[in-house]
Amino acid sequence: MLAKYDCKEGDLKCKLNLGETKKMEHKLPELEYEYNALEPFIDETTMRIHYGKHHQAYIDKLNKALEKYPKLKERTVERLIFSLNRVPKDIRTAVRNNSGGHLNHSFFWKLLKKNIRLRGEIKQAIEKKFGSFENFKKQFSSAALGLFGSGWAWLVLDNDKLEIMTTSNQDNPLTKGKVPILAIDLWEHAYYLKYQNRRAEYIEAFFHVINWNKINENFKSAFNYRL
Ligand code: MN3
Repeated sequence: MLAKYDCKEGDLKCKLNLGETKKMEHKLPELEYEYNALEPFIDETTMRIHYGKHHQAYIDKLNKALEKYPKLKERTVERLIFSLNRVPKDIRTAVRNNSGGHLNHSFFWKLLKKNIRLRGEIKQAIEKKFGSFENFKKQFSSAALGLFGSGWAWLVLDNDKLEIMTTSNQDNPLTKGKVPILAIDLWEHAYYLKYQNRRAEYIEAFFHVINWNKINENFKSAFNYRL
């Protein structure tokens, strides 16, 4: 969630905000499961490298870019990418890519868990919007398969309506005013070790590790998300 205000140093409200918007280095969030928890669909080696190396690299590069502008360290990654035009030009591309990389991966890890059944409000909403779960899966998979190059496919809430979309590189739907609910990482680093060029197989496998409980939570809280 976005901070509701811009923090000033020493501001009591900010101190109460658990340090999220205080001047600090961005850090790798804890992975809430074992590296092998998603086997055989997403393999342990991919998880180790993807989380420990790729995600960490986005964070390192983001921190490095912000070194020159310590004031920007007060901002959450959401705020950085949402107000990119207020980031100095010389670091704007680095901030766009690496804030996005950090935000997208932090979001992605929490979406993954095996053996979680689709149910609740999100089930009803998907069936209402797409006719059936199978139809949603077909459309989502086809969008993911069709994305050229590196990027992400998303299920988002756009003005209270569900929508499937893709973004290139590390762009996030928030920059278009849409709230992410579900996402699949389509960079080759997310699947190449196990699936090589077989993106379709990776997408099929991804459907076995969607934590629908988390997606349902994301769906419900998306209605209250204010940019
Ligand atoms: Mn990735």
